[in-house]
Amino acid sequence: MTAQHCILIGAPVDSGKRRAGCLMGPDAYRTAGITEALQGLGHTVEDLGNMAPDAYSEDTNDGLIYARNETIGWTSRLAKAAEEALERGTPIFLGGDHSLSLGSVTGAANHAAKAGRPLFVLWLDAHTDFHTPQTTGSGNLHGTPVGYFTGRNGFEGFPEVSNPVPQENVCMIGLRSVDTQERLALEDSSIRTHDMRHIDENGIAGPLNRFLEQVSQANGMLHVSLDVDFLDPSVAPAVGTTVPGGATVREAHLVCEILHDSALMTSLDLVELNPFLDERGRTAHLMVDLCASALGRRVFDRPTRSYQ
Ligand code: NNH
Ligand code: MN
Ligand code: MN
Ligand code: MN
Repeated sequence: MTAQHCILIGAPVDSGKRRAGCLMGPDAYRTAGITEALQGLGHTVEDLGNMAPDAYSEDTNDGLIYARNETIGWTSRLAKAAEEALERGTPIFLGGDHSLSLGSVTGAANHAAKAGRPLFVLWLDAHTDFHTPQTTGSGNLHGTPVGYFTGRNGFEGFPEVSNPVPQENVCMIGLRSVDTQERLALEDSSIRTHDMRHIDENGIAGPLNRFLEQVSQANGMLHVSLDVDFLDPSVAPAVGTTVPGGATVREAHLVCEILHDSALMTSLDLVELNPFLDERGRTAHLMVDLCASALGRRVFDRPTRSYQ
């Protein structure tokens, strides 16, 4: 296994929805031993600590959209962080809610454009997060990152998306909660969507391997965005938006193990962990274990860990 330089970027973003708690995510991952897990695999780890958003004007929250300006501040800050970290290693964003991916993915796209390579995105989530500020019903911007980084209209006031990720380069796995406005826009797009029924009937490896083949053929960079609610809430309760019928522990590990074997992943988001809702740290530990699988931990070297 090739040793990597892992750059942990604490992104305590809590502006993407109204329920608070994701700001505790980065420290929960540290407490659950993310640095030690990655070092134990032979990687070097640099923890940049927790970022703060760029200066923003205070939000009034009198309209539908919640904490728009704060999210804009995070977007520009995290895009820079992604771009800088990709020069030196493998950035791992410790979220923070999923609105952090407005920044992490657009920053990765800017880096890929400079490197003359296409960027691909693997979206592991119960939700498609394909809204724009014009189509969202909830006003929660954690439901918009895919809309933003693929260059949809309706993000007035947000940093310009200089290098939108082509729809053909986006693959979503784990879907089971899609709003009507998102579904209509997705049906009109070339984004690859795999819902849980598809996984139930065909398994999770097939669609993933087909996507990775495409990334490899194109000599692409690959950003992976892992939302806690990709997992079934019975194994990952620490998330504000639980949706029953999610990925099992083994399905999620298999995705991460295949990702590692592909050697294609160049950046990673761990998002939506709300430690306030966790049970004895089990969700934080599971997310750290999945991150370790994506960076080379194998079934036969797993530390003994009880999730009970
Ligand atoms: N689609 C819903 C919304 O826009 C839910 C989004 N929530 C998420 N996304 N947790 O991953 O509000
Ligand atoms: Mn999400
Ligand atoms: Mn989700
Ligand atoms: Mn790897």
